[in-house]
Amino acid sequence: MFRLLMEQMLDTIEILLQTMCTLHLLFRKGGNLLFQRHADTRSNELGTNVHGLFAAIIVEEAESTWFDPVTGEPLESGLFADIYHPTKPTFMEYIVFFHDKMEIKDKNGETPINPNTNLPSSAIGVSYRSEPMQNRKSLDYPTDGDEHIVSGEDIFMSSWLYGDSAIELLRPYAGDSAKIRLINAGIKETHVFHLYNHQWRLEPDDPKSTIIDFISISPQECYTIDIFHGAGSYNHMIGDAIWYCHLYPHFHEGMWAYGGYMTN
Ligand SMILES: [Cu+2]
Repeated sequence: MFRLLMEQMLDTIEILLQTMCTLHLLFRKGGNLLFQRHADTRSNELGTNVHGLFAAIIVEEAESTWFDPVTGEPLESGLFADIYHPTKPTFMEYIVFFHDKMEIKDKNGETPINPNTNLPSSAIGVSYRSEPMQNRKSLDYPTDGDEHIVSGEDIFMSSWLYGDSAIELLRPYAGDSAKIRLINAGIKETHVFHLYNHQWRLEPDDPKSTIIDFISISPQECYTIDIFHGAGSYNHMIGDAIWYCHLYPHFHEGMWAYGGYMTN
């Protein structure tokens, strides 16, 4: 039984397509529903998908309510929410959209060439943002002949040196229940989501389901990642745990961020 009439639903989708935001609605059974503009399904720059215009309806359990994790105020839409239910555990929710690869140009209007592959460089987005590694590698930092000083991933992924990833960060406290709604909004490429130091079941509601710590997600697929033992996992790790697309060219082209875990 839906809490929304179909006319209201269509109005809501129209508004979402205009604003490209996300929204939490209330249905009898939970789920993640992706929708997008499919005017031109070509997967290159001539198509419509790579330029965006997609969103999702995240369907929560009946009687759920949701609030802004920072202000505590009631919330209508957004990537982050605290989800409350009268009889079930509260959890933090984080929505992640994966994009397809986008062409990029340098300041001269030319397509830059990746020096490692000799192929055209590109960028891949996560929720309309991207953090390509070339933005974090200093071009004039003295290497003293040791390239690793500026190219090692332990350096150029450092928030201390280069700031946080442009992709919005999950910021729970250690032990907080957390679910990631993972959505591949692209139409061309499969991605591999991997979150360090955490595990979850492939089927969140099946206690016999396989335990995993990464998942391949094809175009148009959606998954719920219900993290075991909450943020920080069983050992209540504090600090930063990286997550990214495990296809390394994608990782390099911007698909990564941190889940930041703090003490209570
Ligand atoms: Cu990928």
